[in-house]
Amino acid sequence: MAQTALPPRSAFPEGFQFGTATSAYQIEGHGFGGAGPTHWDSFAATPGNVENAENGAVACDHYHRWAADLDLIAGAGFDAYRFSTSWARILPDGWGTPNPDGLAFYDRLIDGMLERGIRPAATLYHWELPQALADIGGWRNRETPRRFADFAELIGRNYGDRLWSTAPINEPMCVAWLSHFDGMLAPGMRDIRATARAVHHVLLGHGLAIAALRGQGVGNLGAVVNLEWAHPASENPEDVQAAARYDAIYNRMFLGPLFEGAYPDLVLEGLGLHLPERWEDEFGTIRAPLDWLGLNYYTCKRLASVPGPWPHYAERPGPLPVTDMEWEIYPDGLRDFLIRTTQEYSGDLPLYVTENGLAAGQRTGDPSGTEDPSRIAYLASHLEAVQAALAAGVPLKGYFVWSLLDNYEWALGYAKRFGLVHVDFDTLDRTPKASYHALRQALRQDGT
Ligand code: IFM
Repeated sequence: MAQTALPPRSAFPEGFQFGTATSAYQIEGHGFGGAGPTHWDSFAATPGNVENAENGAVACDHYHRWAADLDLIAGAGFDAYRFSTSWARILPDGWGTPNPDGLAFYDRLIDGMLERGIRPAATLYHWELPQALADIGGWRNRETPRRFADFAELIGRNYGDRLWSTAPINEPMCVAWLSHFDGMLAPGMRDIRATARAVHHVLLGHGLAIAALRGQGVGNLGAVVNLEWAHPASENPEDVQAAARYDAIYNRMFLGPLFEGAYPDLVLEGLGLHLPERWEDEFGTIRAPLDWLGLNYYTCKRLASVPGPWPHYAERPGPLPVTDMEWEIYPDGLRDFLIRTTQEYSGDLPLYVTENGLAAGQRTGDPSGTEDPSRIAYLASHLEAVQAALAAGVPLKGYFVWSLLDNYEWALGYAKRFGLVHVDFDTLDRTPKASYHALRQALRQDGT
């Protein structure tokens, strides 16, 4: 594949933020530093849930190698680093007495970013629920959003004055739907009632956490949703309706409550019966004003109508080239989501692309794993989509690459490589890939 150049920083508006993103359980090494057990540990320990039954106990050992990892971020010329705080590392039981080593780890990490001129962009929850909360029903139990707000308050008190931006929950869709309806992520449930409760409680947890953070004087607060463009598998009206239903569930189920104080009708037709009591009264909390909105974008889906229970759709393969995740590469979806979200939900609110990237490397035959022309081409095409959205007037303020390092891709274990930096999972050595060097060349203005 021919090497594609990435657009230089000067091709974006003044002050546009470039960053890279990771999450705690995917890189830190959850077995280190006195972190408490999480539902991802139990999910991974259950046969059949995760490829090779791999877990995050060691991951990339970022817990010990954080300083070298921050050097890599600074070396590439990134402005910001989107990381997440592990709830169970800080509160091993989910509530109660904090783990001093956990608190100290994020002190070191945040100070390390500031020392290197990197803006700390925190996410409070990126999926590893403390086991003690999973034991009382996790996000199905409305106690969990209350405990989450307490955790948010603790984060605000300890780190709030040093954080550049903060978002409570990464990808509510994955936390609620893929985990309770599709069973793909911990806790691996397939239950419509559990799903409805998790959806609503995740939203409530978001709103309560925003209030708790504001109460601690923390500013620049946002929400991060993940979106997939939904194409009908054919022009058949039933497939068109299947795509609309997928769009409502996947893309609008959280944006609707956050910006309009309502679930889409196509969501209520399935989940309405199962929502917790008095759900309509809680949009005041859920709609807490935000300072920015983050969109995570990777791919599109093709939906066909199928018989059987709601939501009556199934995914079909599409014609576009796919990544190692079998996800079609569809940069137009990023442009169109940025425009649509601005027009239909967020108006003038600053937007960020908080995740974008691809899994590549399983198929190249490059033994070092560092030649990744498909990643450079993917980033180039999606940065072009970003530029098109900017030209259309979208108030887009930044773009974060997923991910800094090859890491734990949840139920797919360590086989899917999303990193700009290759990780050898035997030695844990890091080697920047060609995409890292291409980004460095595009971002650094000092000619080095
Ligand atoms: O690795 C995940 C991340 O945890 C959440 N967003 C999507 C990424 C790639 O699947």
